[in-house]
This record gives sequence, C-alpha cells and structure tokens, in this order.
Amino acid sequence: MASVMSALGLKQETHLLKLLPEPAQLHLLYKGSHHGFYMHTLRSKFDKEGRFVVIVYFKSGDVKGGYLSKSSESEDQDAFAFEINHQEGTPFPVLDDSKATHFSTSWSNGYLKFGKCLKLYTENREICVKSFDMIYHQSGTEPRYLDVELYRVGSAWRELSWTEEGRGSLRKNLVSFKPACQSLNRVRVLLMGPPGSGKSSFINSVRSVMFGRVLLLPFIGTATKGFIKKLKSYDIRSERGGKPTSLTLCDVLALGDGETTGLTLTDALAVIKGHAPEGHDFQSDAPIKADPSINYQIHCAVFVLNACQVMSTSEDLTETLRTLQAEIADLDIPQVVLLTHVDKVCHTVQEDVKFVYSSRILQEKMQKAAEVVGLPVSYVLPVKNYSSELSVSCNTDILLLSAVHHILQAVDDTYEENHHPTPADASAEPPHLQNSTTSPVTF
Ligand SMILES: Nc1nc2c(ncn2[C@@H]2O[C@H](COP(=O)(O)OP(=O)(O)OP(=O)(O)O)[C@@H](O)[C@H]2O)c(=O)[nH]1
Ligand SMILES: [Mg+2]
Repeated sequence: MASVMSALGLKQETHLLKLLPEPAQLHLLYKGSHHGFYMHTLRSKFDKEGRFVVIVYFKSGDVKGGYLSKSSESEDQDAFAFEINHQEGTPFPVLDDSKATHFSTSWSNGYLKFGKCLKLYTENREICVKSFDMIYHQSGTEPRYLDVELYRVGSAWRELSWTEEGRGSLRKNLVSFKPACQSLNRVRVLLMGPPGSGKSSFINSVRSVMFGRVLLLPFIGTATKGFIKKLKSYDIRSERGGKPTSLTLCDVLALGDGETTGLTLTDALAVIKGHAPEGHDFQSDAPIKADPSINYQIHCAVFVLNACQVMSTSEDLTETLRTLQAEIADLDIPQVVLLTHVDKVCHTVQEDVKFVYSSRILQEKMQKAAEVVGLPVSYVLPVKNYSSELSVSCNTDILLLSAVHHILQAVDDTYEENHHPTPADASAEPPHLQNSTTSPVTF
C-alpha cells in the first residue's frame, strides 16, 4: 500500500480527526484512481469489524465523506456524513436515522449510503456518488468527481486514557512510586537541552499538575545563553505542603551550540555522576571540581527539545547531544527525550493535546527528535508545558504525567537489570535525605 498516496491534505486530516469520537490514525485501504472505481473492490476492502472513513474528493476541491463505526449490514447509529473545507470539518447527522448507514450486500448493484447526505452506488459497473440531490459520476474525459478513498480508523499510535480517571491513576502512580531497586530511595532526573527548550517549564508544569493549579515561579524566562545558571533540584511533592514523591527534577544551565558556550561536557558528566554541589554556578568559567565525596547521582538523563525548532537543529548541537548520549549510555544511565511545545506545531494538538499521537506532524517531529539525539522514537515523550494558561487542564496533565511515568519506568527497567548494589549505592541518597523525610528543597 506504500505506493498508494492519500489525497487527504494535512489540514483536511486534522479537521477530520476532530470529528471522530476519539483520537485515531487513518490507514488508507482503497483509492479509486489506483484500485479502480468498482463498488465490489471498495466493498472487499472492508474488514469484518472496525471503523472506517470513506472520502470523496470532488473536482471543485470539496471533500465529502462518511464515517462508519462498523462494516456490517446492521444499523450504525454512530455513523455520520461530513464535509471538509479549508477552515473546518462539518459533521452531518445522517438524515434517515433508523438506518444511519446502509451497505447493500450484493455488489452487483451494491451501494453504501449515509442517509440522504451521501450515497456511493454502482452505475455501468462504476461507482457514482450522490450527495443530497446532486449526482456525480466519472463521465468520459471530464470527471465530475476525482477520487474515492477508504480508510480504516485505527487507534492512535500510542494510547492513553484521556479521562479524569486516567489522570487520577497516573497521578496516584507518581505519588506511590517506589523505585524497584531497593538501594534507590529517590530518583534524580536531570533535564538538559538548549536555551528556552522548556526545562524549567517542565518542572513547573509537573509541580502544577500535583498542586492542581498553574504555579507562577520566577525561574522561567528567555535568555539566549540560558536563563538558569545554577544546578538546582526540585522535589516533586504530592500536593502543596505534602510529602515529596520519589521524584526529584534537576535544572541546569542550557546546552550551547558547541563546546564553547553553555553546559560543557565535563560539567554535564560531573552533574550526572553526582559530583557537583547543589547550587553550583555554571557562570563562573571554572569547570566543576568534581568532588567524589558528594553523591547526588543522576538516575535518568532527559534531553529537552523544542518541537518548533527540532527540524532545524544545528550540526553543533546535534553533535553535543550525540556525544552526551554516548557518554551517558556508557555510564548505564537511562535516557529519554522530552519534546516540548507540541501545541505550537499542530493546530489540532493546540486545541486538544489528546491528538498528539494521531498527528502526522507530531510523528515527524518525534522521529527527528529521536534522530537528533540518537535514540529510538519510542524514547521520545511529547509534552505541552503550562505556559500561558492559569489553570491546569485534564489532558495536558495526562500528557505530562505520562511523560513522568515513562521516565520512572526507564529508571526501573535500567536499575533492575544493570544495577548491582554496592556499598557506594548506600550513599546514592544525598546525605541530607538519609533517615529523613524532609528535604532541603523548599518547593
Ligand atoms: N507554548 C509552549 N510554550 C512553552 C512550552 N514549554 C516552555 N514554553 C515557553 O518557552 C519559554 C522558555 O521556557 P523555559 O522553561 O524557561 O526554558 P528553559 O529550557 O528552562 O530555558 P533556559 O533556562 O534558558 O535554559 C517560556 O516562555 C515558556 O513559557 C510548551 O510546551 N508550550
Ligand atoms: Mg530554565
């Protein structure tokens, strides 16, 4: 099927996706201009079960179609017809509501019909289209309609439960999370990325999720060389004034475009190995004097990239990211990529982040992010940080919590397999946290 190209434009697809009952991906099964305009060919492409979309492209540029939630002959109350133009997609409830869609069994004079809105039927063995009272057919050299396509409506490529319950259980998972590796009491996660990629915003956003309202903290800002200059750790508490969860997120100076600006490789590795003091000021040009007596080891390295900029990542930054990736892999420390600003690259996602795993644009950005860092796409976690809104919203929370969940999962997967507790691990806990439930971090 790879050689058969869908005629559905990206904008049309996003309008269509919004009409569907839940986030989904479309898989092209049939295209008239490729497979032939025969009703029986179209009919043969319907699987026994499933959800489908039929689309008719008219010569005028109009796009009309219908959605079926089952391929059987029985009534389909969820079916609807639709029309898509440049601005929007409009659904039409099927007019003959007792038979929302009807599919004839006999292909010789078979038809597929969505009430009175749209009917595909056979005339002279070829498909004709009737929309309300207008009839369109492929006549001679002057086609009245251009193409017919059939898509299977598949699940989004990653599935998440976009419900209040889904949010609740992800939140609960974080609150009750205990690392599988018993010598780890806390999981320290380091966020690294270019200036403005959203490292500090992610910390602020995760804390906002837990507190149930968007926090307005002073550490978010824009500066070409990086706004944050110090190594700073933030415990994630279950609620305002509540107990810290097992997760600590660490913020550092942004990565530069090469070795001459921003966080250096030596400093990054000193931080990851846990030999850098909390509060270390990277502005002072001196490299960190790694102090092996300090042990604030990082358990997961997160590369934070901005989805708006990922396609134009400079060669220098790519090299920095790949070098770091290789060095960190050598230390047996798990790594993931956090792809921020997903709301800025796709309109559908901007309206609702639940479309993040249906969006072809996002899929492309995630592939590029994986390639830039040198990790598989399954390690890329898209998020939308809270940046302009004042209150939290369920689906944004879900995407953020799901990213946190995958980070903790990566830690568990790695440390369960690779980690052989050594005496040094006993002090993997920062000294001030041992035997104490209170943390020096005041947030
Ligand atoms: N729309 C949108 N804006 C974001 C997102 N994440 C961050 N921002 C905005 O991007 C800007 C930079 O975010 P920061 O969190 O300060 O970026 P940073 O990576 O910490 O930057 P440095 O500290 O300079 O290294 C801020 O204006 C944020 O509000 C996002 O997912 N979506
Ligand atoms: Mg910052």
